[in-house]
Amino acid sequence: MTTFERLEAVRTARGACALALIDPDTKNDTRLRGMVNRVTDADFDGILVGGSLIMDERFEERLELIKSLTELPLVIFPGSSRQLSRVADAVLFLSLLSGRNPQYLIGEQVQSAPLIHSLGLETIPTGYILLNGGAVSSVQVMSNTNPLPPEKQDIILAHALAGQYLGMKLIFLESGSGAENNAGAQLVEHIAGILEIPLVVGGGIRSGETAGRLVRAGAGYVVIGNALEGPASSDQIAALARAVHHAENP
Ligand code: 1GP
Repeated sequence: MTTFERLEAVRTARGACALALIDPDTKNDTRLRGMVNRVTDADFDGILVGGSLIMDERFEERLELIKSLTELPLVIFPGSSRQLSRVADAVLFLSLLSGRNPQYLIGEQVQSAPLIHSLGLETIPTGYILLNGGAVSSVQVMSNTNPLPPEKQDIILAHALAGQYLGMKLIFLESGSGAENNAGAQLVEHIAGILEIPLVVGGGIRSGETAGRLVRAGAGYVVIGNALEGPASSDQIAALARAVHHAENP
C-alpha cells in the first residue's frame, strides 16, 4: 500500500484526516521532540514536514528524529526542490497553480525529479492554490506570486479543476501559515461540491470549531501548523484532531 493509499483509507474510514505541519527548521529544535509526541498522542493521521526556508543543513537529521518518534506517515511538504529525503514516506509533488511563475509551476519539479527517482520516493501530485489569507504569506514572498482573492470563487474553482484535469491527486487550498483568515467554509463547500479529488485545506486554522466546520463543508484533509506550536497544551492539540474526526457530531 502506498502512503497516499494509506492516507486515503484513513480519510474514508474517519471522514477526514488531520495532518500536522512541522517546520523542520532550527527554530523548532528545542520543541521538535515534544511536538511529534503530542501530535502522535493526539491521534493525528499524518505529519507534513517542510518550510518556506530552512536556515541550516540539518533538514534530514530532523526528519530522522521525527521518524524515530512516530509511526505516522511522514510526508514532505517542500518549500523548494532542496527539501527531499529518503527518510520520508512520500513527498507532496506540488505545482503552484495559482501563480504564473514558471519556477514553481514546473521548474522546481524538473530540478527535483531525478533526485526523487534516485531516492525512490513516492510522489503525491498536488495542485497548490495560494489564497489571500489577509497577511502577506511566506509562500507569496518566496514564490514571487500573487495569491488568489478568496471571494473569487469561480476563479479558484477553475484552478482546482485545472489541477484535477492535469491528473493531480489532491488540491491544496492554502491561506498561508499563520493566516489571519483561513479558507472559508462557503468556499470549501463550493469547490468540494464540484471537485472529484480530495481537498486539502490549511493556513490559519486555530480551533476545533473551525476545523470541524471545514470538514463539514467538504475538506478531506485539514492541515494545522502554528496552532501546534507555542503554548498549545496536549488537550488543545487533541481537540483539533478530534474536531476533524468527529465533525458531524461535535
Ligand atoms: C501552512 O497550511 C499550512 O502551509 C498551515 O498553516 O501554520 O497557519 O496552521 P498554519
